[in-house]
Amino acid sequence: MKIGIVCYPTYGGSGVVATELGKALAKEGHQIHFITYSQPTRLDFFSENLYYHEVGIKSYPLFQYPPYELALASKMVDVTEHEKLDILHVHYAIPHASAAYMAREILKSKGINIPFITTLHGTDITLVGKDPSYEPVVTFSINQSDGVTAVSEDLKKDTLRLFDITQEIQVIPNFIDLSRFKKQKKEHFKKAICPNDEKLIVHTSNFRKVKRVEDVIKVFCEIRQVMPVKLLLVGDGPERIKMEQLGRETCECEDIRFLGKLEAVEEVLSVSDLFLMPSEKESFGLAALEAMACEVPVISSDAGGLPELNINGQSGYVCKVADTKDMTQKALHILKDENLNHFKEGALKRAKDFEVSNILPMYENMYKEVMSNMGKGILI
Ligand code: GMT
Repeated sequence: MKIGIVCYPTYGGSGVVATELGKALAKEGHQIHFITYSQPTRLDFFSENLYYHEVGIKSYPLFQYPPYELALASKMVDVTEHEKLDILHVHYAIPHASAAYMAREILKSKGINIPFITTLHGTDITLVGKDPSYEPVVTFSINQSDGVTAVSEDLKKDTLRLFDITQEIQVIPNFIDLSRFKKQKKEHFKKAICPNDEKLIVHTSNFRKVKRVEDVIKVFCEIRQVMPVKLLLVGDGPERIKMEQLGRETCECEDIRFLGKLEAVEEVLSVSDLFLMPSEKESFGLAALEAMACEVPVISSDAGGLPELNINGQSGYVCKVADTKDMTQKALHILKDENLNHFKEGALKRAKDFEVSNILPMYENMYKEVMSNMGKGILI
């Protein structure tokens, strides 16, 4: 199949899932055309089946807000016509689903029929999408999609609760490539960070308010009262400066390190003993899955789809949002030498359920179904 993938090309979870999906589909022999405003961060190698088309935005003094959605729709029309795409798959509803709707209708007027699938990732529904400034367009473009997927049962439930949805939503969870995300031998790195055999706690995120990074710091400082630990914070975002300040105020700042955005996050995960994800909203929790694949147990909140991923007592523990006392108790339990290996094994076992080879066929089947509903033949 020739598939056009539209996503945010940045470090966010939806862009990572879209890019990894495109890479995995290309390995299966599909031709993948990424249509984005800059090179997706995870699109870091050459393959004969991978193409990248940049959306250029013409600026004009009249435009206080450059019309990105129009430029994107025009690019989708152009790439579909010239590359003879079979299907478009857009990730994150805003503004990708409405741009895809526009592109599909323009192409129809030219005698080209192409279906589009919308994958809902989380904040496009739970935070931004439900805002009255976007809601009518989000509802319309979800209902106009030829196929809709959500990354967890919880996100599907929220979508049906918050919007007037007439379209079927299929749950297809996030996935992981276990050949990349696996525990690597990095003892020298562990020794450098934890010279006195301290346990290593890690958090990775985009440092937005919904991630509740302040709870990561609170829990870490509580654990540190009881046992020697270090904390690594990976990623960057609007809350980072505030969190650096909080770290200094709350406990020894030399035990907390902010690493910024990292390409090879699996190297840090490989030496970590515990991953903290206390989010207020989290439709799936891809970062936690990446940690689990590297044999790192997870303490998460019970927000969104996290209880569907993190199995209480097996891959870690699930606590109520903001219950930092419970998170601390559970963390101390996991970090005991006699318990740690049990949870590390449990984390890996759970991650294996989301191996890319289990999830990829779900998307491929959906493409086939949507195309045959439109009367299009299947080409591979
Ligand atoms: O806030 C983020 O983590 C980024 C955000 C995105 O849309 O780029 O991630 C969402 O999509 C990921 C991939 O499907 C999910 O694993 C994350 O849980 C989800 N984030 C939230 O719901 C807050």
